[in-house]
Amino acid sequence: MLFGRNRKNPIKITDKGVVKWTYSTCGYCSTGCAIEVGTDAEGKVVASRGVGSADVNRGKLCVKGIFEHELFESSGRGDNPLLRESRSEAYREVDWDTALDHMADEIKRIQSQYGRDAFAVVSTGQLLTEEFYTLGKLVRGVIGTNNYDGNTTLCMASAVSGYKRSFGSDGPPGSYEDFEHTDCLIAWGSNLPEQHPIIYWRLQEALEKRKFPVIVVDPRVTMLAQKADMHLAITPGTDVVLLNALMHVILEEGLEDREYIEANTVGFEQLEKEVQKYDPVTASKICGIDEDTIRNVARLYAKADAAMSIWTMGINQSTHGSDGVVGINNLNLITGNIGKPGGTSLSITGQCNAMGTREWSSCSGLPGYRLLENKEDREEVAKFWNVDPEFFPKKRGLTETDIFPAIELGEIKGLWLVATNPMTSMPNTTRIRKTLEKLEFLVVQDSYADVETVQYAHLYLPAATWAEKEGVFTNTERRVNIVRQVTTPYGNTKSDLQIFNEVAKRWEQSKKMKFPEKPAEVFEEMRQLSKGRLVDISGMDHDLIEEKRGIQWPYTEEQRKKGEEPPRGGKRLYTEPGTFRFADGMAKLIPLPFIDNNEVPDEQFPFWLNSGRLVEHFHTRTKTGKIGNNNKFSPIPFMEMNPNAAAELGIQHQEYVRCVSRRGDAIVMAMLTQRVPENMVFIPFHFHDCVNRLTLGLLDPHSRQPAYKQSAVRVEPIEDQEAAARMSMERRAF
Ligand SMILES: Nc1nc2c(c(=O)[nH]1)N[C@H]1C(S)=C(S)[C@@H](COP(=O)(O)OP(=O)(O)OC[C@H]3O[C@@H](n4cnc5c(=O)[nH]c(N)nc54)[C@H](O)[C@@H]3O)O[C@H]1N2
Ligand SMILES: Nc1nc2c(c(=O)[nH]1)N[C@H]1C(S)=C(S)[C@@H](COP(=O)(O)OP(=O)(O)OC[C@H]3O[C@@H](n4cnc5c(=O)[nH]c(N)nc54)[C@H](O)[C@@H]3O)O[C@H]1N2
Ligand code: SF4
Ligand SMILES: [Mo]
Repeated sequence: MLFGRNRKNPIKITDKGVVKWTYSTCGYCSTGCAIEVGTDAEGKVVASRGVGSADVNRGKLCVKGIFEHELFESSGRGDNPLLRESRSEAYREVDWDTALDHMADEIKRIQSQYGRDAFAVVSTGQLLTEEFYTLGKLVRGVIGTNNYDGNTTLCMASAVSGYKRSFGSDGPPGSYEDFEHTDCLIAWGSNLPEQHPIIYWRLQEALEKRKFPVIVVDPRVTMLAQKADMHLAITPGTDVVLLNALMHVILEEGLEDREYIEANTVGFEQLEKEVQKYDPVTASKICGIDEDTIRNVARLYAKADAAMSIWTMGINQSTHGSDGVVGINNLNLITGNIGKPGGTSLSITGQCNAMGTREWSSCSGLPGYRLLENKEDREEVAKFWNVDPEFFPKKRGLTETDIFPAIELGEIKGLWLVATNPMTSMPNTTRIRKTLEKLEFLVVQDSYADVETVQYAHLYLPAATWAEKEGVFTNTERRVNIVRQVTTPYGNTKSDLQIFNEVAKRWEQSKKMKFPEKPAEVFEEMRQLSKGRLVDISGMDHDLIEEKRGIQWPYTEEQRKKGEEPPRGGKRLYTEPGTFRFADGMAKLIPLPFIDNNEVPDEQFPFWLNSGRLVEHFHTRTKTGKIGNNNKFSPIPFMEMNPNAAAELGIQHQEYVRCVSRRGDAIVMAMLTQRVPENMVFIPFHFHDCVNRLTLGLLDPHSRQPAYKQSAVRVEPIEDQEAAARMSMERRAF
């Protein structure tokens, strides 16, 4: 008996009957894991697995990637286009021609009645690059509105702006391989183990081979902070002060790299003058990090042979987001840590193709990091597309966060949302709802019909998603990787590329232009336009990308012709002195005075409200909310709260509470944990009608990105727990 009970039975994994594995790239986060999707004998998609020969993930996947194949058939997928004349009517199913004719008529009506820019387009970081490029061509070259942006303004805008201010161009200069060479790493507002699990695994792998200090700057005890050598629990929104103080110590102690500064930068004197004001004692009073720690970290970083900084939303989503990025770049420039193995300033990007949209969507300019403000750029693209260069605006229009206020003001009358869900993801969603209700025409193009914005739309276009389509994504380390089509588009959906092409046909202008139908043909256009640019992909094509399991840009036609193999990893930018993207080749050192302009806790609203993500969910849960193996970990809205603070308010673990800000309220379950300090609560933003009812979202002046991570709230106990539970459940999207 005993023997029987103790015997270890090997775990048996059910044979899913896979007969074919198709190569693809994960469609959730920007890590860019190569994934193989398995189909059975009937062609049904049944499994996912990591690709062992891919440098990024080396066979691994996280809890999202491993179940990604389940999303194709998940509930709530849209099937047919839905149309209604007004919001008071019920939707009726229509065929694609009726839907797209109506859409084109409405766009034309609004533009002729109120002007071209009265129709706006807001897209995403989750389409394929070929789709971004085509949407850009359609919006800039055919429809001709300048109010065109993406949800990347909620996400990467500060990084883009900071890179441009420091280096003269966007483009993260480092690689995951830098972990293998660095002697000191600071992670700023980035929680890799949950948000980029496989990048974290690459970091762990490097640490197992060779120990180096890992320093985490985050007001919350994140999973990464728990694993770090030092955790700097910074006062929210004050990273710039800490950065200035680190530079103060470095310059005071003569630890800077003079040779590098002279060969590569301008503006040192102004920077030096500004950072003189941030001695560690003064700084510690603002940023909450004690004097000794500031000195120790400054010395560690500056004395390391190679030091690197990574950052994510803790820096970008702040009223000092762009300055935070410039501050990190300043720190790396004065210590000579750009463009060398293990010495870099690496923005960890967010969505699977946040980079693709930056490079090719024309949201903030023209394809291939070209600028609307630059005459040659306008002319070059106009000639390539066969449009009149005068048709292009001469400067960038409104960002997403300025488009919504312009709707409120009545300047914008029509909106096309492509793969983004602002009713859950924008700050202050009550205001967003009222804003959407003001539109004369709203069209939502999404893979799911049950997405919140559809309730406020006139037209819904059902889109195919991820590996129902084919094309490329660019990941955090500038690696272009391919999504191969694994299965046919769900129901009567069309790929976003098909939709854009069909819309284009409804304008005369498109007749003299090319709108290729095949993704590989679209890639060919991008390839040609990339020649000689920073983002040179002219040596790549779809097949080579798959063969190499992703290729980092730049990889040029000349390199390919010479037989030069694309590197497996470790490709960097700015490796040669004086090769920054300003006319003089020099990077800029920019002084950063700190102005404290956030909503901060006070007597009425005594807690900082922090928000962010969980490993098992992606964004507004349109996908992971429907996949049992992801949703089961956190199916309901909750709030992390410190037990001492809860005790003071008489709140028990797992009791429902009301969280109130100046904007609104949300009902959440209190989870008591030491992860947050006594004066802070943390609410994941994955749930509808939850944290973004509370957030203020003040904008960064350079990037227009909202400060999602700094608002003030109070917490109220609720007597009727059953009613609260019901309300909380009702407010769940699904
Ligand atoms: N599982 C999962 N992974 C994802 C996503 C997802 O939804 N789910 N989304 C993807 C996307 S689009 C993005 S942008 C990334 C985001 O990835 P991350 O930025 O790593 O994730 P967040 O949880 O938003 O925020 C990171 C940290 O910022 C900290 N923070 C708050 N205020 C401050 C501050 O003032 N200073 C500093 N230094 N830190 C602060 C928070 O406490 C939080 O721990 O994740 C990507 N990966
Ligand atoms: N409070 C708070 N709010 C935040 C953040 C935070 O940290 N805190 N983070 C911000 C950040 S960094 C980001 S990136 C945003 C994300 O915010 P959103 O972009 O609004 O969130 P998603 O849920 O990713 O929305 C993408 C939509 O695209 C749909 N979709 C997926 N694939 C396809 C496709 O192939 N085609 C089409 N047409 N549709 C598709 C999905 O169903 C989904 O509805 O949220 C921001 N909001
Ligand atoms: S780490 Fe990101 S890219 Fe990799 S499997 Fe997970 S969600 Fe997908
Ligand atoms: Mo993001």
